[in-house]
Amino acid sequence: ISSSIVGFPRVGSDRAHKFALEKYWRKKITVEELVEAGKKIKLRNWEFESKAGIEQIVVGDFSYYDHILDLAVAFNVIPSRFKDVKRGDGLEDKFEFYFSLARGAKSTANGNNIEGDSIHPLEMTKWFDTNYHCLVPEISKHTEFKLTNKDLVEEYVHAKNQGYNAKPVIVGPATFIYFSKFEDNTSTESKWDYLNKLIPLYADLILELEKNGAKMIQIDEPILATTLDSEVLDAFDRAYKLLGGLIESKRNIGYGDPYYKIKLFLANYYSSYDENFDVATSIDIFDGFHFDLVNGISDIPKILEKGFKNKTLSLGLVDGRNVWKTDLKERFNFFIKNFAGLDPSVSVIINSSCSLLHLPLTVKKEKDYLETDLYRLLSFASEKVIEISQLTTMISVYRESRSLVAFDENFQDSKFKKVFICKHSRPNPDTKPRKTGPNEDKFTRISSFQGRKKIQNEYFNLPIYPTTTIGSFPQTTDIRSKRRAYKSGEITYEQYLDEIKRKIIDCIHLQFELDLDVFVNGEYERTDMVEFFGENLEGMEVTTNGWVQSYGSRYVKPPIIFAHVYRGNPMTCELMEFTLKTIQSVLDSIGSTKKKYVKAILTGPVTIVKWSFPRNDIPISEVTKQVAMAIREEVIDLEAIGVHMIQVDEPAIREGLPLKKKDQDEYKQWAIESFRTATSGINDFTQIHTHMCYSDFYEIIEIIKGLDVDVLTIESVKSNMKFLNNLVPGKENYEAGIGPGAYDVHSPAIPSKEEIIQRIKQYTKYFDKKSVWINPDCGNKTRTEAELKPALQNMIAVAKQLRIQEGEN
Ligand code: THG
Ligand code: ZN
Repeated sequence: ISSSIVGFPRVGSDRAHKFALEKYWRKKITVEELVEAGKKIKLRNWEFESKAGIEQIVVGDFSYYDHILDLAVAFNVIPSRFKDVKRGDGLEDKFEFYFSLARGAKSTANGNNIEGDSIHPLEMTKWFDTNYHCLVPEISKHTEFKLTNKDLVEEYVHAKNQGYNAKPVIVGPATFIYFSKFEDNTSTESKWDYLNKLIPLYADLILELEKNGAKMIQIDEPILATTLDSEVLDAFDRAYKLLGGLIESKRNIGYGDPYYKIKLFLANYYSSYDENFDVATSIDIFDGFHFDLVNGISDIPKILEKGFKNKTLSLGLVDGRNVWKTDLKERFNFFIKNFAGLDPSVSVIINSSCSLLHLPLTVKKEKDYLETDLYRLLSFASEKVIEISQLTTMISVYRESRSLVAFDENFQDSKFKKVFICKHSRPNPDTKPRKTGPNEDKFTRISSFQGRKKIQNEYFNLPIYPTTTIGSFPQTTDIRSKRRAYKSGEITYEQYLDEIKRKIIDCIHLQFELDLDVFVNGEYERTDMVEFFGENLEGMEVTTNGWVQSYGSRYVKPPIIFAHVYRGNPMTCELMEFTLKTIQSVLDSIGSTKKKYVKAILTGPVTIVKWSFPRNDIPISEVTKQVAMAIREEVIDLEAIGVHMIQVDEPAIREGLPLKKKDQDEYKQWAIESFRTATSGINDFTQIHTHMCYSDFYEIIEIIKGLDVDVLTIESVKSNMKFLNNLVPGKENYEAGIGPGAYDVHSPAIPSKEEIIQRIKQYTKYFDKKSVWINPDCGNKTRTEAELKPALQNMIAVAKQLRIQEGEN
């Protein structure tokens, strides 16, 4: 019996990864220093895993930016628009080219250094149902698949030379294709037709590892956790059979190691293999299989039936997705109950359920900040590694001597968890909100959409093409430094609040000057849309150093949901009242009797839970419904103080969709129910907006319709309005207000009026012009103030111009 992990975080101590990257991009450190920083993180990880007692430590889990990008570069899957970007052999050229794929480049066509158009980077996409994003490789007919580096082999040799028993990991060819895109209108091919082109490259890498002494390689194919078309599953099967044949024939002509055959392990995680089980586990080139035994327990009967004689089973017993300390006794009993009867020929590896990439590095960094009782219950990536080692000891000692090794502290802590949750929950966690609003119905607003629309049109009397923003305004360095000063105790809460209020006043003045129709307050008090609610809701706690990679150098700090979630005090009302007052005083000062509406911004229940670490003793649907009640109270209070437009953002509603099709209906139901719980307690005149940052709306069109919002704003510009095809009138007719995004806020470029007009004209082909709102396609938080103003000026000028053209002012 041995132990391993699927993968470890890249963040490094004190977010070394992020800071090294950003310093390199700002030219504050050299490429050699960047590489050194990366090496240091890898070495520390290996040393840590090894000292913790993990037998096979992992190489290949680190990446300077993203592991899918690493493969795209290694396999030469480079879009043709990068053909003129220098791709030299030197270290600096290598990294510059690599980062240009992730961050875009300036075109230097014809080899001159004349700046041409900028070359846009690879798209980003969600990595399964996590908050990690990988880049999207682009395959075309012209892609010349070849191995351009052997970084994985070098890394393996490096670890081996340090004396480690290292297990290289690589994402498999099918998952690579799954995340790639192939767009070619002139051919009937699909991207899956390119799967076999990758196989020779994998064969070469594998044999090179074998030649250099690697005993095994873990090939990650988490697409097996999703529902696959039979065509894809067939392609998967054929590709691996081809790989087996190719490895054999290359060995026969002298590649690899003549004496030792490297073992191939197939790893699937995030969910069960389920209907992909038979195909995957029948591919005989695999010597071992990894199972997620936290989120994929439905595979157990199949595992036992199959038996896996003479194979290796990697059992993912320790939860790699959540922050709760592992109950070692429970996991031990689980192992005994299910796997005590395994054939003696089966080798067992005790493992994490999935890569630990989605966990913060170590809970030790929270010791001085978290309540002792909560601290005691948590375990981040480093602690999970130790738990895997302990669990392995428990199981192997039991196998040898039938005696149980005691990890007393862990046993005590696990018992304590129940007591802790009870202590922190509301005495009477009933399902009724503590605050009831004008509408007591839990899931349904008083009138249907058409009825509300009439009331709201009269109430707000907005012009056609109303203009607004998504909610956040630039988070300048002064506001960030004030927040840090407040958190470290240098300034008082009142001083911090004064600073926020000053920003709100400026923000309101700016919006008057721009002449926006619907105002926002800029969200200056929030670091992150989820962290803010984590700080303010009861039953949730935020960490101080719990960073988890979102993409590249960007990290988030997911809050921890540890008990019944409820609202203690109003969270956004004080600043919204201040905002209303500020607006009124401006109106008074100019003697205007017009009304100006302000839209409050809240984060929706599904997103709050999805981007947190939820408790795991009750279903996630229950946790979400509790959060929904808390948000409902906030919505009711906001209406009561006079805020009659409320945007409840749900950008994570798409990624919450379960990986397995058969589980999706149930999710849709409770996700919709939760959102409607949050937004139904109010009068008809109050307008509910929502915002989502997705392109692939087709999959969630039912959810979108189910939310029953008055206005939907979506991020569509970057995805070339792909979703419009799915909303064609008569087909998927969408009748609520819609703001598909007048320009891309993620680009620093100022959008021209012409390009904005073109987009709006596109939208009005699909939607009634009376339903179209004009807004940027996402929040303005990451823009500078200098970029924001001219962009919004152009956007508003377009709205006014269109109103004149349409004869409605
Ligand atoms: N919040 C949370 N999750 C998210 C997003 C978010 N997931 C999806 C998407 N947005 C990911 N995008 C980002 C964008 C920016 C940052 C993180 C994720 C970011 N992070 C800061 C950093 O790494 O420097 C740290 C946080 C801060 O200081 O605000 O900028 O918006 N939960
Ligand atoms: Zn957005």
